[in-house]
Amino acid sequence: MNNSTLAILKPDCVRKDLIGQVVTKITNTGFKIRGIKMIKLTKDSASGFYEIHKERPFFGELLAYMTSGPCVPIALEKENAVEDFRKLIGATDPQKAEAGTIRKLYAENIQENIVHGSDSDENAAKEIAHFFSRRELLDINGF
Ligand code: FUP
Repeated sequence: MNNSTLAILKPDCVRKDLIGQVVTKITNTGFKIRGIKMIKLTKDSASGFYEIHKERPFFGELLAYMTSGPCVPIALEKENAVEDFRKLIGATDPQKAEAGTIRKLYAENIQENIVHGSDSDENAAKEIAHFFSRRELLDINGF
């Protein structure tokens, strides 16, 4: 499957009232929303999600930031979703991100970088399942 990816509009995106602008950029690029919700991550949930980074020096700060306020996970569908979404958001460090990308436009720094995007089809499936049950993933025809 190469048509799904998970986005998270991170707490800085929500705090800066950028949900609408970022969602508009996403849908204008041809992504369809299959699931969307606003939640506040618990420490357990955030640490499960970022398990892969648990030995990294920034892990504690990353958890503190990701649990600092509500965020908006979005399950997205598009052909070539993972790669196209990562192109749309730009490099992890906004200073290195290309002009016109979401992180270049809106992000402060490498940690408060507005948005998450899955980095592989395998991780996309796992990450979507982290936030959405099958019943919560819809298309325009309903369940
Ligand atoms: P990305 O796939 O672009 O989200 O980036 P990574 O998976 O490498 O990193 C995940 C998150 O860890 C980033 F979004 C922010 C945080 N991070 C830091 O805070 N400092 C770093 O040096 C690298 C990543």
